[in-house]
Amino acid sequence: MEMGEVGREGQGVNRLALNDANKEGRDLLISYMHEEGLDVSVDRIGNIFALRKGRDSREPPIVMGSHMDTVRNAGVFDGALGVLSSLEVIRFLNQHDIETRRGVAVAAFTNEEGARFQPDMMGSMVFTGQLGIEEAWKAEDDDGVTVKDELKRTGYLGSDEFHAGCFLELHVEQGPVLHSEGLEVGVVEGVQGMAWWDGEYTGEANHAGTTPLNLRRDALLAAADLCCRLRETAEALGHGSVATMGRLHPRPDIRNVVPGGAFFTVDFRQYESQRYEEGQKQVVKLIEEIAEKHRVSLSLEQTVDAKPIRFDTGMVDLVEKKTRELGLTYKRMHSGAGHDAQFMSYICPTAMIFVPSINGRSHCPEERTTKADCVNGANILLQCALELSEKGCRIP
Ligand code: HGY
Ligand code: MN
Ligand code: MN
Repeated sequence: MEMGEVGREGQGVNRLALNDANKEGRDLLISYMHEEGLDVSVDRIGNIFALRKGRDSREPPIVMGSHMDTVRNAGVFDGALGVLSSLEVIRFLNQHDIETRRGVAVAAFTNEEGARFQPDMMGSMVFTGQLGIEEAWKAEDDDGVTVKDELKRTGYLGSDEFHAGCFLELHVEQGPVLHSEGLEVGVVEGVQGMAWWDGEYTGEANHAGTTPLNLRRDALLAAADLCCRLRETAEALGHGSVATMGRLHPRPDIRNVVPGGAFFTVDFRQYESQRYEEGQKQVVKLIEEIAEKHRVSLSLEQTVDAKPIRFDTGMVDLVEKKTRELGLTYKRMHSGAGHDAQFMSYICPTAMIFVPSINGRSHCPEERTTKADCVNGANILLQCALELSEKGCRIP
């Protein structure tokens, strides 16, 4: 709740990646980490790692965490819950003088949301070698400010290296499944694929009173058509496919001018690999067909292609076992949102734990999870970390 006040703007929170409030939140996080006597390091993309050493320093640590950036007008749980509950696990170990064999660490990844700089999950992509550091540094926000400039300005352009043995991320579900089914925990088996595009239709700006309908090349009309047809495409693809136009900016944005330009974004998601690839092809075909139909030109750039992933079965089974031992109700499920864990799964055994989002609300100020559910999630993290730190990250 203290972290949730950092970046507060009215009802919501604004800690967009690498803005002043995000810096303030990171500084506060690091002060908590120092209070626990942890070794804090920052890498080249600004990811923060805090290590509590184990008896055996040859083995890479058990890493838990998530992200500290938010979307605009956000709630307080998305990301922060995973980071702060991981720190709570370490506090518990400290308070009870529990020595672990392997080290235990907290990670806070940079720019998970992608609400300011694309791609999202930038910190974990760079950390896992899925995105080059130079490319990440060059990413610009809407005002042309780069990630590297903001890392420097906020004091988070580090140079440390860090290694992870395995990764666990506690997160709010951000969807309605657990709340509506009255379950306490989601044992997450995988994450659906997510593709993002930035597009621009260019037609011809002209007078709204004098230009007959049949002579118009209305870029906004094309984008609006696309918005409706995307929904039909997702419905036709089925199997849980979703497609969203989240941004749409007409140019010149004047009431009596036929819009000559329209910038738009498309977000497409699907859990099964083949359907994900097929869906991407259909979305691109649709965007192109609509340009032709409305006689507008198109520029299109894909900014994200995060493939569907399945988590390590040993790790998922461990989360399930600990959930059951704690007497909590649960279901195995996959994630509809993207998470840093999906990239961590490329380099080490990884799993996620979901706790319910009340009414399934997230990415909005109404995002809520009960304290009891947060405690349940942290207890599962603790139990998993204790077992992993003794037995190792490769669970047969
Ligand atoms: O899923 C999302 O849109 C977010 O970037 N994690
Ligand atoms: Mn998140
Ligand atoms: Mn989010």
